[in-house]
Amino acid sequence: MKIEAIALREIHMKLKAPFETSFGTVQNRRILLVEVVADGASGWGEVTAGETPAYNAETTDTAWHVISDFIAPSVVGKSVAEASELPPLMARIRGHEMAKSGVENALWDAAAQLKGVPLYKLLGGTMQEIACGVSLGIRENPQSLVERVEEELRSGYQRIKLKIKPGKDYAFVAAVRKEFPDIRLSVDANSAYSLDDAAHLKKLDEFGLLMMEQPLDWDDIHIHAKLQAQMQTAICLDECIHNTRHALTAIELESCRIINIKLGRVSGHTEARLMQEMCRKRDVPVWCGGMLESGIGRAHNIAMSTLPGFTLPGDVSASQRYWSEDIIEPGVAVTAKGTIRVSNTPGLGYAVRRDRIEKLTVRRSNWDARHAASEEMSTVRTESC
Ligand code: OSB
Ligand code: MG
Repeated sequence: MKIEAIALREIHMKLKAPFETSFGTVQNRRILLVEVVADGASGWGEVTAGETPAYNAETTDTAWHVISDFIAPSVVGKSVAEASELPPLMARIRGHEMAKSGVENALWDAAAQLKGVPLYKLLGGTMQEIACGVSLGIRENPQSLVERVEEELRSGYQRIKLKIKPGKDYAFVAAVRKEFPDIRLSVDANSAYSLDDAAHLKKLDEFGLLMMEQPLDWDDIHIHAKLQAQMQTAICLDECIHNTRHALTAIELESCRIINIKLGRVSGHTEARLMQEMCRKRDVPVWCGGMLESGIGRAHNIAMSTLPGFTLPGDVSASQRYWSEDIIEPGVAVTAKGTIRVSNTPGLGYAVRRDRIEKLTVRRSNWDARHAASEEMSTVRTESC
């Protein structure tokens, strides 16, 4: 496959409701979409960076910079046999996993189309239907949270995850657990606590949670081992894990018993696939996390979730929970039993609504190997606002 062109664009999409985590509230998403043209096929990827560097170090703007100034110039015009050969071409760029993921995943989509197979099959996915959970933002009071949980359960979701932070934790989880004693329930702190809070966090053991996600420092695997040793509840790492080596470190140190895999955070399908395989060999369950994605990122999450290591419900939920109008067609739909049936059409499995994307676009940049201007300049870059 020759990478003939890359188109990068920023689109603005407004979430139906503000989403609050321990690190902030977001409603107006600034999403980067990457379109990679390879051998005439056009594949799409999404950069899942946030608007601020509050979840991890990347932002919409750092990803724009890194793709524009480093990734696109080094990959446009290159040829690879498989999409999994793209990461070595980006290996000299340290970090910036979400920027890399947007480009790599777009190439996977193009590769699947060129082969005439659904992306999930190209990745080695084995499930035709995946289990879905929801992630609920922090609420004003426990009662309004209980009402939200009730709604999501009525829609069929198989697991409820509650965002927590100091002062908005014990009473909220207690209220939900009292109302729904048997549901699969978990919490996500997004690094809001320190080891000094261990006694407080241990109180949550009484609620029989499926897991507690990333309670401590975003970049400290070791410190989670100290907490896990004191807690019954399984710790799940999210922010700390950027590659398979990190996941192995966490498993060997017993820092967690479950791992959340997010395509952006781990730099794309190639690394995600390796990570789930390593975890599976060690009997560590993994699940697919979400980053409030548009339909394009969501379709990639669905494809990844069909791999055999993904044994727990993911934060992969219906388009209509997030957007009044998604950029794929049909929107992602969840069945009454809380599953998504995987599409068997080639590529992403959903049609990309270019017309809607066009209307939402606020800036774009293109690199094209076919119109190379000179020998030194292997690509031509055009930019417009
Ligand atoms: O920690 O999983 C997280 C959203 C933004 C940043 C981090 C996280 C989340 C979510 C939402 O939990 C998951 C989703 O519904 O996409
Ligand atoms: Mg998380």
